[in-house]
Amino acid sequence: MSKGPFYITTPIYYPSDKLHIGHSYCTTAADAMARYKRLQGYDVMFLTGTDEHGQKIEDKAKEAGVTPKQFVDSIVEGPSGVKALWKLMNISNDRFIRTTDDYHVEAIQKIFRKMYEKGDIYKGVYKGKYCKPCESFWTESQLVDGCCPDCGRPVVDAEEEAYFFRLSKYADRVQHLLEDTDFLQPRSRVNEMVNNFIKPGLEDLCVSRTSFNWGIPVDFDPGHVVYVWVDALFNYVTALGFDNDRYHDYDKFWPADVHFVGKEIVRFHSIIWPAMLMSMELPLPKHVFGHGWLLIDGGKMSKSKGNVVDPYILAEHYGVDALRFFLLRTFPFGSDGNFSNEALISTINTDLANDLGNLVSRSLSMIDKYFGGTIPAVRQAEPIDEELIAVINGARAEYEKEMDAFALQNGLAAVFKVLDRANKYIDETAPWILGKEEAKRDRLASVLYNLTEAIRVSAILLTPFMPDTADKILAMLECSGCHNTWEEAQYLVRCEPVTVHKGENLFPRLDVEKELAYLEAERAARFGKQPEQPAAEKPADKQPEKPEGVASIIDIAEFQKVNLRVAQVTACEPVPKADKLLRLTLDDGTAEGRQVVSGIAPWYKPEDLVGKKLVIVANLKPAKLRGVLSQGMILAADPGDGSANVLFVDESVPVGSKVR
Ligand code: ME8
Repeated sequence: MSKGPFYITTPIYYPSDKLHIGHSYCTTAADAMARYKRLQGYDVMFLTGTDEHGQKIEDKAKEAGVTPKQFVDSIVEGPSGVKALWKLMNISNDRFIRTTDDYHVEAIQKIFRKMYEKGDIYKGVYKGKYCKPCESFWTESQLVDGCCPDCGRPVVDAEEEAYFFRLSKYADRVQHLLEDTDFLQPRSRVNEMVNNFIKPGLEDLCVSRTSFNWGIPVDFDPGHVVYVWVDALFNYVTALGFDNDRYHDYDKFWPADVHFVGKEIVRFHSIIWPAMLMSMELPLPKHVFGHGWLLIDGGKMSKSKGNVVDPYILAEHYGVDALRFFLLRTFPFGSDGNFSNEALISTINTDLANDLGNLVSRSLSMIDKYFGGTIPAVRQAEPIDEELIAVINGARAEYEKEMDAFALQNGLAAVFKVLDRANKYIDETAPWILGKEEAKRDRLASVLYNLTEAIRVSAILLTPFMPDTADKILAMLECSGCHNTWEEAQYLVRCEPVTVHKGENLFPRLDVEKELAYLEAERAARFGKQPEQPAAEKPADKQPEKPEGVASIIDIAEFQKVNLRVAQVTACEPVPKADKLLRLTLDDGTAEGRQVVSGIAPWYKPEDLVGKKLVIVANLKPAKLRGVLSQGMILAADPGDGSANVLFVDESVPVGSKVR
């Protein structure tokens, strides 16, 4: 029987054929939530889709010499587009919306008109700043160093006749929603929204454009197209049939239980979206959850940096379940997480090969060995069993509490408590010793049965995270009359023989060095050689360490090739659009001086460096970093945590001094 409706959404993605593992993160998490709710018996609607309008798409289509619709079609439906990626990741969405779908277009026109007729949308002149890549308007005061506060890229001046949405009218109600309810999660995101956006004064939002065409036309004022974020946000209701006849699920599923979104689009979902729903007098979604980003070496992944992680390489090699599991087990969903191949391999080895795979294969092998695959129907309880059974029976409630709070990582931790306890139980009960004595056969059967129960319950709870693996495990524990439902995720006393079918090894242990080499070779084959990093960024690169005193030995002649000099910082400033980089102007004792770009911005402010003396590699081949010339590098120590500690030199040492 259904426990009622549950509606979950992901953001709708910009059509791109450059999708990376970060893009899979939110959808994998939403998929696990959707499967969890289905397992519990809810009637789930899981929506995802693509956000296909806007100037960026129009520009790209022009570059490609095709119409915008041809452009988005080729990407959305293409072999490396969004739909293909969701197929790869085994995403079980119930619906897929494209904002170019007719029913959505028609509904957005009606919605826009309703807000206009209500007086919440009015005509004015837009003057301000616009970030094309983010399709976002900004006021001067919101810019960071003159650039878009979200992506750090330059903005352009924009001035045109436009429609505005009276966002200011809803400021108090939205502030109350954020501060006094659990609408926005995790709670840590509330202050940022209130302090950075609401308290400085919410300005009315520009909601139409006239300078390009690729958008939904405002039907009562041709020449205007609806601002892409208005078009995009309402997908969550149009996909249910709001203001259109394509679907008829609005009454059943709205308001949504949760929108999962990345942290950079929380502003749209927690301020603009509720305000527009208030204007439309529609119920508000119950929750918006702003998850963190997957980072590489603390920074964003991007194709231009050559550091994107390709989900296809990983899924093909390790299996999609291992990849899904890694994403949700390793990083707390609300925070940023640093992706690394080392962490992936270590999670597979520790959690999947050791804790899960080994438990299954040891238990089933012993059932095969001692009972020919069928555990006889004798159940002999001893006090030592109680602790295991208590952990098995406690798992579901703990898992439920965590999953309902969108703490997916902790949900998995509840399952791993069972697996850990079961592994310990094997050591405590030592079935291989019981197996030596005929008189202990009943006890042996009971111990092995208890293990199958620990595995069965864990597999049920793992289903949302690793659907195929969980199915495989449950098939190994064939069990007539048991349905492996949510209700049966409890220790069951079954007084009948239990037959198992030992299958393949679920997760063979990986050789770390071999795997790292393989992944790097694959990455290089698809994306080219790793780009040269700024020299001072090296501490942050987790370069595999060379065994000390072996590969790292050089002779004195080699060392002498390096020209190390003392230089003084005369000026220093951040490099625009590069979070990590500083440009240092140096007096190196030569008439011309030089400039060096260094990846030390996370640890030093420009004013900390001006006037200081430090050591530079003076004969390093010049390189351009983010378009800025760097003539050498500065030396910094890495204590092992990836940070940079610049080697400062005493005041009294003259600039230009040789370091040897
Ligand atoms: O923002 N780690 O679309 P989008 C985690 N169309 N999440 C990441 C990520 C990373 N490294 N990189 C991207 C849009 N994402 C709009 C949404 S909704 C009405 C409109 C996430 O394709 C990002 O945070 O740029 C966002 O939630 C999602 O991918 C889609 O990003």
